Amino acid sequence: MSVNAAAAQALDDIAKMMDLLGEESFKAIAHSRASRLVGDMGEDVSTLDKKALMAIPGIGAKIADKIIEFCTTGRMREHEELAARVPPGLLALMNVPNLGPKTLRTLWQEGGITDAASLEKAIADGSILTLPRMGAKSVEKIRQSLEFAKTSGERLWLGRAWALAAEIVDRMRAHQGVAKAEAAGSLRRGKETVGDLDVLVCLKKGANAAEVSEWFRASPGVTQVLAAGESKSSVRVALNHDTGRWKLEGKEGEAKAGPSIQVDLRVLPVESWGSGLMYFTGSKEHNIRLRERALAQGMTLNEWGLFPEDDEKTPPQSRGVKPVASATEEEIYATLGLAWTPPEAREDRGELDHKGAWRLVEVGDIKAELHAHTTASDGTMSIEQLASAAKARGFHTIAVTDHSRSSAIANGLDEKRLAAHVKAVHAAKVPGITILAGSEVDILADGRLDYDDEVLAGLDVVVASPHAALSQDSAAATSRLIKAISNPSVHILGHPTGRLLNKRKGLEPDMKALIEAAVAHDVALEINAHWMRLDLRDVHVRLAVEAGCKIAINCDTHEPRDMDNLRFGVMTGRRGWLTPELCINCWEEKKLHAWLKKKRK
Ligand code: DGT
Ligand code: CA
Ligand code: CA
Ligand code: ZN
Repeated sequence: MSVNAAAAQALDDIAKMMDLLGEESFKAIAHSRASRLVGDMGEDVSTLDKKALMAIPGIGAKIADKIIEFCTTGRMREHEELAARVPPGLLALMNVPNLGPKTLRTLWQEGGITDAASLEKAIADGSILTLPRMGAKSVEKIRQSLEFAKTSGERLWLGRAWALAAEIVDRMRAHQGVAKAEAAGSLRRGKETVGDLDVLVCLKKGANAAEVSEWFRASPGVTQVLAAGESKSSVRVALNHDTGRWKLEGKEGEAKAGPSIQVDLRVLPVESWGSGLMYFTGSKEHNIRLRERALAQGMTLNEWGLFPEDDEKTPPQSRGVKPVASATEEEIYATLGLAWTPPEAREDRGELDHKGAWRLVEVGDIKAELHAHTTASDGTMSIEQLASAAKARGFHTIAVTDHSRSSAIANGLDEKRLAAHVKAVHAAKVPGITILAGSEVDILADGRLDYDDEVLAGLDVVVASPHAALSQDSAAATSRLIKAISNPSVHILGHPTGRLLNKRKGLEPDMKALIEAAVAHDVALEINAHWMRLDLRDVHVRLAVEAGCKIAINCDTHEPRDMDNLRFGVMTGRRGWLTPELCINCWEEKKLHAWLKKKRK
């Protein structure tokens, strides 16, 4: 399905080149919207005709033509025309953090800078300082960003970023001048990887912004201060290389998590808490939509608040204009005629058209873990320890699903060991929780399962997952996974693509076909909550939810701390607009067990 990715890339390039050329911003915005829509599509975009493309909100006739041109010829004429005008090295510089199109345009048109090498040279010989708006401070920032881009191309896993964000937020809340502090940005939206952390702090009345900013810059682990303003700061914080259970798997490229991540701080007065949080949470695209909506209603929205629109050039907050709303997100959304939108849904994927209040799945709704390993295969806990840990989370059910025989490195069970293990699981008792005996059975490369049908039919829960042959082509992957779904004993398709974020792409099945099969066979698709997996991914969850497909959120528990990953699985579900009704882990005990047993008649 890489035609989707290629078409999305071409559209995104067009948007960026338009920005670099200083063309009207609505054109660039439209192309970057279309790029995201195509990149997130569940089906092969080349199977859609012009009518089907134009039926997608956000894709108009002109862009539909460009997509069709790309699918039929492998080219986009407009892309080539723009590429003839914009140096390729300049386009590449758009990926460097803190380098926006305006700055790059100046560097290019006034200073003849066309790529990273000429930019470095202009910095080294000082000639950059003769260009407009290029002071020593801003040049030093550019130099550091370039340096960073060279050593680290990768975004950080949500799970790794989460722990650091929690530490920093705790530290900020401990300062006596701080009324409220929260991590915003892509982290708050639960995006699977984050580019940098964004922390918002609001001050108590009379507190000193400079002092609070200084406290932030003195956080433990800070290796570099990139910006040190009174109310805006940026630092770089060192990270360790803990990549969980995948530490030793280097085959498909070592994970480059570090050595550091940028953290941005913004300090605002407490009256602007709601508007500041909204601005800083983003996404940028969601913010653009909100501002469009505000303008249509005669208001303007920024991080200081929602203000009545007037013709003045100076921003309203500096003129003492009183905002219509600013203190809470709820009142700002309400003033715009909208329900409070969960951060995970703020991606400009139609959320402003959502009718009524949102009720997405929450961590507190989860009452069962249906994919967990013990010492019988590659887990660290006994059956009782696992069940007690699940009980402590308030779960009513835990399923023991150790690996099947083909997963030799994970000490998978052959049929004889499995039979003994099932007995042990059924004999184990922890008061207040039901322990189910199951298996995480391998889906072999051709779609057959790793145990005979009679063996599978004797298990309480069957999670079927792909572990090997993860680079097979899309068509083979689709029929392989559909074959597994069609097995009457299978309840859950575990980590459907087998991807590892920043490490391997995994399978790329036709998601629409997969979801259709799952609905037809009443199989739940798993969101594996480990932050290295988050598989299904958000946009595919959304497709599944729209099709009424059941979803499981499982921690794939191997050791006690894995259960803390639940929040990442839940956030991924929320990014796909998952409700508790469709998530089998949220069901009450009777309903869940009845559904599991239905496949055993
Ligand atoms: P990331 O860091 O790449 O994972 O993604 P974000 O969404 O955290 O992006 P970031 O850190 O550049 O900015 C944080 C938020 O600040 C962003 O989600 C929305 C807001 N923001 C930043 N730049 C702009 C902008 O140019 N326009 C608008 N409307 N909002 C912006
Ligand atoms: Ca960010
Ligand atoms: Ca940022
Ligand atoms: Zn697995």
